[in-house]
Amino acid sequence: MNAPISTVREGDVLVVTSNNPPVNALGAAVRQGLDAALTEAAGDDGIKAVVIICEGQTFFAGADITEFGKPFVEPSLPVLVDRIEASEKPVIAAVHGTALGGGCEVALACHYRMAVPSAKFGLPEVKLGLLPGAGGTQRLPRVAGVEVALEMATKGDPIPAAKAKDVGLVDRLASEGALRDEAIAYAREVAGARPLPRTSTRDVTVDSATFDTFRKANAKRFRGMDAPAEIIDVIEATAGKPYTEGVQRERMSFMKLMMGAQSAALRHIFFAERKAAKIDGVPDGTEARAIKKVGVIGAGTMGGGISMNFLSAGIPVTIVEMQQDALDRGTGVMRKNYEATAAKGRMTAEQVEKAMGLLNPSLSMDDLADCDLIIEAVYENMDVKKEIFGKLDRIAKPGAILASNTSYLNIDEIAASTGRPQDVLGLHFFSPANVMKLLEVVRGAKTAPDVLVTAMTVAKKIRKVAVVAGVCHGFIGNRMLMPRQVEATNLLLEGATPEQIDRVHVGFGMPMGPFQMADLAGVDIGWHRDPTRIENIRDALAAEERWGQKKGAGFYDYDDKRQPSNSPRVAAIIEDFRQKTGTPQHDVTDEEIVERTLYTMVNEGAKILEEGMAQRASDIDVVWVYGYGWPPYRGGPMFWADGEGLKKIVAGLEKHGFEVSALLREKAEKGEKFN
Ligand code: 3H9
Repeated sequence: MNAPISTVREGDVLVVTSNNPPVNALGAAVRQGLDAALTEAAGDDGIKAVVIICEGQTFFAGADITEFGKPFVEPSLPVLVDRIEASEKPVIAAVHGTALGGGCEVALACHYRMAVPSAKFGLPEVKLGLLPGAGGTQRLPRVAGVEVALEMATKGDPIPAAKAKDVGLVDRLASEGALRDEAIAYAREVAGARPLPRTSTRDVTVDSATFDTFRKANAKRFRGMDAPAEIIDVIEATAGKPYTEGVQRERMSFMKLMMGAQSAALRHIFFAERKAAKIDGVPDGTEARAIKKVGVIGAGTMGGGISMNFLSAGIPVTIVEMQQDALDRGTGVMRKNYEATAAKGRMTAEQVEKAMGLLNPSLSMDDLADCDLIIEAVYENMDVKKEIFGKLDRIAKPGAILASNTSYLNIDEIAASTGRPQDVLGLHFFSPANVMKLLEVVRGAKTAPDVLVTAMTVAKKIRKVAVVAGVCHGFIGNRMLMPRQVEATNLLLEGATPEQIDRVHVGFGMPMGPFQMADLAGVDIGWHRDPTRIENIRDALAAEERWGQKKGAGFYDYDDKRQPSNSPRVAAIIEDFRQKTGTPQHDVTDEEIVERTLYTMVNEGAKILEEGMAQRASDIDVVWVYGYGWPPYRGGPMFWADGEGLKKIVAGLEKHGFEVSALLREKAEKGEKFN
């Protein structure tokens, strides 16, 4: 293998180039190469300045995450960045792509930083449950101030080059496409500058109130997470102290987080997300079909949200409804959503117009004839869907991909209503479809490999995390939700309250509990609409129009500001059902709630794996983290189960009389894990 770092003399400037695809991660060979280049520059009197630049899609995107937890190879990144800064000759970082994590820390250690306008800078370590461990907590506050450092290091979102220049992180912008030449010219310009600007020697101005204000403002966002709290503590404790003292503290905290369970879970999710894009049984080199135009059937909440994904990615959409007023309402909502995003400053008015300009509203399915991908997003009714797919079969051009956004229904049955089942699959978006990251790609028995590859490619284009699921009721996510809902309701009958169950789930790290979720989504969803037919607690609530937040009453009562309180009426309804069903009651403990609502999900996940409905356990974790708010720092249900111990999960399930998945039992007996 070629060495990833090469050097070349351009007159009196040494250009150090990294070529370590795909993202120029700072693995051992890269660090060693950079170290050798510094030695070369120091030892050659003819060299007056050094440029560090990367080939390929990006500047260093961070430390090499695959090295974490493995035996350590010299030089470490913290040592290397200090060596860069200590160079007696000016070092210029020439940045394109994404300078992330360790990559941003390398740039911070250089004496001068130049970037093209499309470049981005960020400290995403927090998303891996870590903190910037190569001087980032020390150099960024010195360069950009404590506020910017807190924001970037605790939230992990990158900032564009222009903003980086405003805050002092970039010294000069380069022209797109001319970075290397302009960086060399810059290096010549500063070759004689002394003293060299060394970030670590700069002072940090601190206002002690900043930290508590920041903690309070972000308390909800950081709930349950170790890394953001540690980052704030480190910056607070070291601001105003000498750099050498600061990095010692940084190192200690980095190691502490690295050994912790949360970082292990978050690193698992990082790789799980990327693994999910790989499809079993698809021949290598299978090419995606070109998707230049998309059709969406149904302009309701789902159809509108789905369309927005494509419009935002610059792909034209024809959206079809049956009636003009429904079509107008749907497109109106889309425009309103875009305008709300613009009002928050996350889009320009121009971008809103550009996206809406790509939308072609229509009342005729015939207008879908030129679409490469058509997604049906009408209500859940098999007969209706079959009729639509039958029509599509006559209208769509050959090779067009026909997708259903169904959340439960059998894709093979839908596909059978066409003469081209190889072109049919499920694309299950999650509401709100323009926001939620997850996309379940449902693989029918006859779905062609290139159709699957196209779905994964398109998903990446519209910035979704896609997971392949097999055809079964509810696919991966909703199928696992079912035992949870059933048990949550059974627990109500046996003596628990909605607030106790919700409290346990929120305490676990979910954004909300099952009953809070029911009230938000609508208690009447999926209800048979017959108020005289009351077979369960949900029917009873729905019959009284306790449909959730939208009605001011559901499993909870709501005031004008939608603040919930416990409902005596709901307590009475539950009591009534207890008596009617003669359900014996007992003291339900929080532990029992975990066993019956979360262990049962793991059990269902194991059955899904057993039946081959998910390709791998980590795919199930991705579904739950990106589609249902499972706390990422717990790594998804299957990863969490591994940590709990599968023997304990089996014992918990057996204690409550559940039928244990054969795969789960086998793994528990052999002492194996899912991941
Ligand atoms: C850090 O820096 C700690 C320091 O502060 C202190 C150290 C002491 N390492 O995402 P993609 C792989 S922590 C190893 O699909 P994109 C990835 O697995 C690090 N591998 O591409 C995938 O492999 P495969 C802080 C990495 O174009 C392939 O590259 N940095 C790393 O959509 C393509 O990835 C981060 O957290 C890595 N650091 O997006 C940045 N990064 O093809 C993490 C990627 O086998 N990375 N790979 O599946 C990213 O956010 C995105 O990859 C990036 C490109 C935006 C760069």
